[in-house]
Amino acid sequence: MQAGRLLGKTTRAIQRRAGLHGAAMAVRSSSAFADRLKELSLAKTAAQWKDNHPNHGKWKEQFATNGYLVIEDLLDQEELDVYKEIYRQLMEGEIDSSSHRHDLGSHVEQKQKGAENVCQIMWPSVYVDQLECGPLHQRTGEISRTILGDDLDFDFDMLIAKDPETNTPTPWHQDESYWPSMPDKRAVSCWVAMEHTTLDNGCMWFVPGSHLQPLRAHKPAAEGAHVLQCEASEDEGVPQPLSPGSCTMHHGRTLHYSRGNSSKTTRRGFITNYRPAAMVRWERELGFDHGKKGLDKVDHSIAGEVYRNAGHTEIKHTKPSKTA
Ligand SMILES: O=C(O)CCC(=O)C(=O)O
Ligand SMILES: [Fe+2]
Repeated sequence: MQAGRLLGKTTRAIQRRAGLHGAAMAVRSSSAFADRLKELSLAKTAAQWKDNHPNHGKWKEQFATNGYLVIEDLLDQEELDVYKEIYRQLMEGEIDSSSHRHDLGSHVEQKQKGAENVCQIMWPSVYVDQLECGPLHQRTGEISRTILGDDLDFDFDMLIAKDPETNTPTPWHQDESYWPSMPDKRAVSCWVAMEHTTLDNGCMWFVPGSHLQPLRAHKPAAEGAHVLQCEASEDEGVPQPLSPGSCTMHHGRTLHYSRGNSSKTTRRGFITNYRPAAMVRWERELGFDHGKKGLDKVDHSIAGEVYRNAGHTEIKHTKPSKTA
């Protein structure tokens, strides 16, 4: 039995019985996942999962050398099905995340009617009870501490999805350019593939060793746009296709990019970010929380310096096409 299907049905049955709709439904629908996520984590702790992973002894060195790392089989099929169902409910608006949803590809004309060019939903863990306790967050946290130090802590999560034939690349960038400049630069993002990622649907590309180089100059990809870009090209980079349930981990300074999705299927990444606990506190004291309170509350004057230099920046909410 497919765990995701089962959850979807259970969730809808709960909603029907309770007669829930709108915002109430959004909150209620997420609680059906909580027990399942806890069950999965109890069945195999993150430490057990790591100890059983054939390559864990090499992670730290590979990450230190290349600035990124590939982890096969972060999730097995049963676990992945739960995240795919959560992802689906968020994308289709069954869980309403509109105050955290926008088009990261809004700097170019809309390619497909009713779909964002690049859909970004910040903070899925705000919407899904116990998401942080599930295997995806627990294991990516474990890997982060293995490669960058025991003091690493969860900072934020997000979804970045490219619908079929939306053909919009994510520009070359280093994540650090989006954030206030922190005294401790250790940071890692984990990009978990919900389905096969390929050159044609927009797999991630990385520039090996770029985390050891200075931060390049970034600017908004168009006037007033939130998405940032710097000078770099595929000639410098390496594509990293992934199988479903596998992930890449990249350093906050590693140059990366993805091509647009020119295929007929979706390309969905579930992303978690970790940095030293002291730096998470430092950000929050500054008032920076990666849009947790809603994207219209983001104060770009305390984000990356590039926004201050660029002046006006706007994040416009988007909604799933069904409800738009
Ligand atoms: O999914 C993408 O295309 C970009 C992801 C990204 O930039 C990131 O995870 O830091
Ligand atoms: Fe990025």
